[in-house]
Amino acid sequence: MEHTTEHGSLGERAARVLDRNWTGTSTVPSRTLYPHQWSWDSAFIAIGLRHVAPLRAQTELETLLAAQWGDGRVPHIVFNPAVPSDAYFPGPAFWRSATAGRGAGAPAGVQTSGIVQPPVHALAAWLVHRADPRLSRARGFLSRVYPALAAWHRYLLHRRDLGGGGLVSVVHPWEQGMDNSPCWDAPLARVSPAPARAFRRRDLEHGAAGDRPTDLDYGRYVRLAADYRDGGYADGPCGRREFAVEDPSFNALLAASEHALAHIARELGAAGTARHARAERLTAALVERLWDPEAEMFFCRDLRASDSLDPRGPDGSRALVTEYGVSGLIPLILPALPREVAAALVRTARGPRFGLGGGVRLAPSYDLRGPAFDPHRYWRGPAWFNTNWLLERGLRLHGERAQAARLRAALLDVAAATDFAEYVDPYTGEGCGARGFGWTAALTLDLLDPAGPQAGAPPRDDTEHETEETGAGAR
Ligand code: 2M8
Repeated sequence: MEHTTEHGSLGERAARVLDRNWTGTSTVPSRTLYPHQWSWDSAFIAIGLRHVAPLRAQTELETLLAAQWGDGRVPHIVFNPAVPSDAYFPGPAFWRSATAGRGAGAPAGVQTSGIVQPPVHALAAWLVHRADPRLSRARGFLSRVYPALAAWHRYLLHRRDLGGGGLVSVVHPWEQGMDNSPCWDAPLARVSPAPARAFRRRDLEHGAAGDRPTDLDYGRYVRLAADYRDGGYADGPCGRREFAVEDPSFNALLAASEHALAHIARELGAAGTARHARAERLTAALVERLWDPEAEMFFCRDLRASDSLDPRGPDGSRALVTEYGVSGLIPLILPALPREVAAALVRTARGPRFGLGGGVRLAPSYDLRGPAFDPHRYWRGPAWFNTNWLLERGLRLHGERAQAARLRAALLDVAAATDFAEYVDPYTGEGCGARGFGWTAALTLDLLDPAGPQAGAPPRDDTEHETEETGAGAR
């Protein structure tokens, strides 16, 4: 499809979205629905910004990391004090980071949430560095962000391994980023919702109620977040938590970011070997704990369901939530994934549940055949650009070039046709949610990058490219 219109080329249009969403120190996902800085949005946004404004890409990550807590966590939202405090719920008055989070080392000078989001940041920092190494070295970008990124990973690996099996747990669906996924239905069902009168949703003022989470689910999100806050955001043992889930995508992104941290360490003159080894251990733990060879899929592990107090019993295998969310395909980004696992995942991605072999424009967020599938409701079926961008990388990494090229072309077409929608109907590509959405525009720029391997032509030197970007050489 021809992407140039009277509004300019697709790249120019995408860059304009990022200009409009830029606040001076970071980029909002959406001026209406999400008027603050979100953690994993910023990582994806930096990955796109590096092609048009490398300094802004560096600043984006530095601003986020400046709000890091003393215990190492990187908060999922950094609130902009210039935005009215009730513009988004739950806002700063709900999280009360500076007081409730004091024990965990929340910064005094900036208000944040107290939960986290997927650790895409080290991967983003490495890609941002590589886009303009001269600027990066002149500003000491990597030496500034490296200690913060290392502390962030340390927090996750040491404080959030609630299951004791070497994987990180999320304690709230918002932490994993695919908020309303049917994968959370069972683990959320045991959470008693906060009463509807206790809070006022702001998301329904900008998004269609039929697309957004239900009031009941929202009440549960609020309850979980309020309980965490009231416990001082302390990360105690799993037994005290109502919600603790090991998620494939979150852990795969951590492993990919560990590979990136290894490259950063090497660039700074240190050895990266231990970090590559840790990334490989994470990959092995993912396969051991979350891979189901019969289903050919990674599933979430609900730690509370393996609790003997749970009516579903103590059998650990039953703790796997056998819902096919797109999260279970994301480990495809990992270079050290066993070959047979990668091949099986590609089959699942191309099969009837995700339709990449034919039938959909983009991979849905949830099983096309699943009982809870809804092409428009938040993370219960629609296609998102960040997950599809990750799949495109994963397919390319594992040699599925033609499939990756088709997905790339579809992503560009759909982004162009929907004015960079937040998410789309996977079958028709119809745009939903916010328009002018940050990561949609940013990842469009990344896919368009004429110097990158996505441009259609074979990569300059694939082995070296993959080794540098993702650590594929470690296999
Ligand atoms: C959505 O999440 C927020 C809560 O963090 C919300 O629903 O209000 C998700 O799509 C999440 O992945 C994303 O980071 C955030 C901002 O784009 O919006």
